[in-house]
Amino acid sequence: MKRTFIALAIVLAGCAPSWAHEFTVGELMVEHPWARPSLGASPNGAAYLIVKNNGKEADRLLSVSGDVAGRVELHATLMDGDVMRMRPVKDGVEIPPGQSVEIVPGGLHIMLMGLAAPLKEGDSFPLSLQFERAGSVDVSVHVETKPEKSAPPMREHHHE
Ligand SMILES: [Cu+2]
Repeated sequence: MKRTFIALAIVLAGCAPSWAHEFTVGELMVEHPWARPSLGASPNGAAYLIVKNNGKEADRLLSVSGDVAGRVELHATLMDGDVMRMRPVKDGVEIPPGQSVEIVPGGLHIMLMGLAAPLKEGDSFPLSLQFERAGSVDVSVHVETKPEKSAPPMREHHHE
């Protein structure tokens, strides 16, 4: 916890105004990690963020970890007829050079399975992202209700 805090302070002091909520590792920039507040007693949640690759070579988000939940997995959302299903992303998510990959509602998400405690608006929690080339970076995830114009409403979905 303390280590994450120090790392965050260094990142903020080094390159970004405090409101920006960005984290850099190597040539990658992780923008605005956030998660929705828990609905009732739901044991699961999802986190979202954008990864921008300012480098000249592709990188890959291999995995995400954290104490916020019993299990943290990268998931993809797929439509199976009318039913939204999700499945773990096995080989990680490629971040092409010069491009951004959006992990946003309705598509890729960071699944938080078995939350240690419900996520409350205004809270934040640490997650550690592991990249193939850039290495790992700790980010702080804000819990907030974010109006997403393009996102479909959250629906019940099923694990395979
Ligand atoms: Cu999921």
